[in-house]
Amino acid sequence: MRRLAVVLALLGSLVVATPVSAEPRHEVTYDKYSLMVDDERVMLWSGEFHYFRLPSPELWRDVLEKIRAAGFTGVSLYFHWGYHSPSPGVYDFTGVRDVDRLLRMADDLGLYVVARPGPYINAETSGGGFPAWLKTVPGRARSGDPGYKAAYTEWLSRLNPIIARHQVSRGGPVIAYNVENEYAVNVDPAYMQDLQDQARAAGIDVPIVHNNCCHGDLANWSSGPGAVQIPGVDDYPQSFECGNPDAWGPWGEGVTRRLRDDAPVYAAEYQAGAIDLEDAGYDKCRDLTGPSFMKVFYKNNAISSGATMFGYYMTFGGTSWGWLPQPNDVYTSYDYGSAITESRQLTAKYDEFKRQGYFMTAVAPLTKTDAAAPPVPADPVVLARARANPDTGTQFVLVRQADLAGTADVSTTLDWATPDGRYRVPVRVAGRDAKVLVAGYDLGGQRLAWSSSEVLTHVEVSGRDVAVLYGRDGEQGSTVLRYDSEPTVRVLDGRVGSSYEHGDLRLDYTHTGLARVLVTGGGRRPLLLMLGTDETAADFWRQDTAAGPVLVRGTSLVRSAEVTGDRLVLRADTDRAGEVEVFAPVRHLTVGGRPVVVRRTAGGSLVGSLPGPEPVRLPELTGWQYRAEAPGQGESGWTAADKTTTASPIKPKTLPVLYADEYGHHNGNVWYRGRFTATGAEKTVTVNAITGRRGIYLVWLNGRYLGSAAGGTESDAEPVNPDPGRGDFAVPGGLLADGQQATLTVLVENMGHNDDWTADDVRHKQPRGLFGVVVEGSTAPLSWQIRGSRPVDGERGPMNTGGLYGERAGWHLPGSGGWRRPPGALTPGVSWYRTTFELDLPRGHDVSLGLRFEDTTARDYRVLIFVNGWNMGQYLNGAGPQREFVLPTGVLREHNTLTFAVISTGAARGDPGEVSLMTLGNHRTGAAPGR
Ligand code: IPT
Repeated sequence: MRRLAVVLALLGSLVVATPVSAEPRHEVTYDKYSLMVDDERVMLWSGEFHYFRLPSPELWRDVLEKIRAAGFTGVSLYFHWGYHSPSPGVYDFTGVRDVDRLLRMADDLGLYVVARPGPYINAETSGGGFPAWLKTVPGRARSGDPGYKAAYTEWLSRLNPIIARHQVSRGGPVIAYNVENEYAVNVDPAYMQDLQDQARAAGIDVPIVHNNCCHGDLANWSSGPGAVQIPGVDDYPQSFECGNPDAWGPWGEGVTRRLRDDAPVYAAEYQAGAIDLEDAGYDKCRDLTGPSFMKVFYKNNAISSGATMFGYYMTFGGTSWGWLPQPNDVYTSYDYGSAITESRQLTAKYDEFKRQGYFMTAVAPLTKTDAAAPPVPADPVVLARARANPDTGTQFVLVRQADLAGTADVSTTLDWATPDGRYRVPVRVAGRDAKVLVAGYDLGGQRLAWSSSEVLTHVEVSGRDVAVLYGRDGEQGSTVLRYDSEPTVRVLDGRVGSSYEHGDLRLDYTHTGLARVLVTGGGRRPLLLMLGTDETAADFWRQDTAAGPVLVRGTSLVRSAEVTGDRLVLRADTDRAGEVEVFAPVRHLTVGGRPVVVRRTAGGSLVGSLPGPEPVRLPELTGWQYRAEAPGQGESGWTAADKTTTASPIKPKTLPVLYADEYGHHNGNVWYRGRFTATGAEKTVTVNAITGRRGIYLVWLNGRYLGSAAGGTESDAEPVNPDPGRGDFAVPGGLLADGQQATLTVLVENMGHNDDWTADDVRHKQPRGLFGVVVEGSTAPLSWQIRGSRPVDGERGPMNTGGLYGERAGWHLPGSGGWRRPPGALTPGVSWYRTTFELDLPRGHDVSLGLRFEDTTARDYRVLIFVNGWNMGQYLNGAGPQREFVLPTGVLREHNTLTFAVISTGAARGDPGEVSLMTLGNHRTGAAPGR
């Protein structure tokens, strides 16, 4: 297969797909310009989505529909090994882990998929996607070591067949297969090759890609052993310092490099948000990576690099629910400041994606361009770069400020040799703005000579072209269209000047609101040209139907459109009452199953109005009940912790090895109990525990609370910290008596596992749990037992629960008994609280809810939030920025049980602070997502 591929590559265009089944199938090929499906070029404009961060398959469809509606042609999907595998040999692909269903959905919605199965994915998730049991496997992870190879072979042997049957070549959506992830340091080419060989052996025949992390000399897999067909590049020019949202490209210009001459340029991960490294809150991350950044960096990248494959990371970030977070970089929310918020709301960034995505995918000549000589701006403050399609001659000119961070508002002219002649084109470039202008473009049945406005999109409706151009509110714009003879120009709306000379129809206007011009005659079919602003352009939705693409203006989201006879049937949402206008070959309109009264406009569209949503009423959370979890409560489930060796390169301070993973406990809290014979002379108990950032542990001696300490964190510093997470606890006088048995009880939180970005095991195999215990003043041996999670929850999966007694006993599940009135005070240790509530939400609405914690006191407690048994995150009172938690529909039902496991490190008056439900979004939604 590989040899054949190499031979064909020499022929210029590489055939990689062999049809294998009876399904409708297509051939995926590529050349230096783009991917092609059945010889048709593809603009792979994709957004990253993590199914594992949304434990509600019905909502996968919601998010994928939103991604599709913004003009994306694809999604980039990581697959999370640890999410599917609680222990070696055990894999689950059902329910919220049903990736076959996910791929079917993508296919239904007409989205291509870049499948990214790792085995390592990074992604700020526990272990970078590795199952924690891998920490106990000898052999360096991300290398060809046999232990690791056996482990990942197991994962790929389960996942590859699923991906394979959903390839484009078999009639499915998967158009590319991403091996490894930013595999840049400590690399092993044989391993990289084996991943590809395994994929090929499993029937993966689409192009294999990789995402290179960094500019510079690190491995990028463009040549040599282990090379992939399409090497891509990850770019995060804005960094992750959300505390400074005015930053502008601290990590460079972010232009995706060409890594191979025979493959398209691939922006594998392009920054579309940020992790919140500074605890600034994700709204700041959204500002850092907002529309201005998107305009300048995305357009600059597209035109400078000529990339035709893009993966915007993240488009919807979601929730690191349960024990999914990798604790050193993130907390529960993985909102990421994305275009679609964690609560699935569309933001100003979504609008910008729509403006750019509609353009990138509507103007086909963009899929094949070479760098071209740019027109020269009269004012050097403005910089122009150009590309041209070698077949059509269509030109794409980027205009931005020469100083990328420049803030001047500059008006100048371009001396532009377009395919239709030489023109002086007026342009205006505000600070931190950029435009892609088009010249020499066959826009439907029209000839666009050039425009200083940007193209949003265009469709053909009943034999006429309908096009939308836009520019910043208040900016001047000009558009020149070519005609055989003078056409008739009717300005239907707004102020637009027109003149005709030598075949050029020139329109001049100021962008404001939405102007409409109807052009007829002139030897071409009619054109309805709409000239909008950033805002009014974003009101448009484009949807494909069997009768061709249609445009809709208004609503908060158009999910799908169908033309049946002379009726357009929309599935659309509204977040307020307002107008809806459709540009489609129909006379009637149905939205959300209801006919809408419409009138026809002078421009030929239909206009009607739609109701907004009904108000949402939420119940108060009252009637709390309580259960206490005593330290080390319960006699069953303990096992001896007596190992003396570990596969981890990090060896313990004292023996036995007390690492939780060594005993099969990979998530959440772990109880330990150490017994020894006392002398009465014990002075201090010194404990070392490793938890990951923000983790804690609590210590009791003979049932007496000694205190708590912060657990150790990441271990990639050299030398590795020999004394991590240390706490020294004084033994109270008189507590221990000579010859009597003493019991040390310790609760250690595991906040999640480190990633393995460095591929060196030191970071990834850093243990969790107790690292060393010394009782000063005693020489008696300690005999240890451990009790942790039981991965028995088939529905919610292995990462939902840890080893609290209440979790093992099912207190977090609806319907458990034994609850009583709360005592009115928090005691150190674990307390459980529970209440129930009913939701009576308006029918036919998509309401997104969250849970908000009000406590502002410095009381030191943390809360594991269980909603109907699902662990929806951890609230840290007085630490970390997150106090609102998104609760997805699906996890939320009509009747709900809300349960808190509260871990308090000190005595405090009162229950945990006030908690309430909140509405994060309310849309009347056209129709149930269906299927
Ligand atoms: C790159 C990873 O590939 C991705 O998984 C995720 O971690 C992302 O960035 C950050 O959110 S890591 C790169 C920035 C060095």
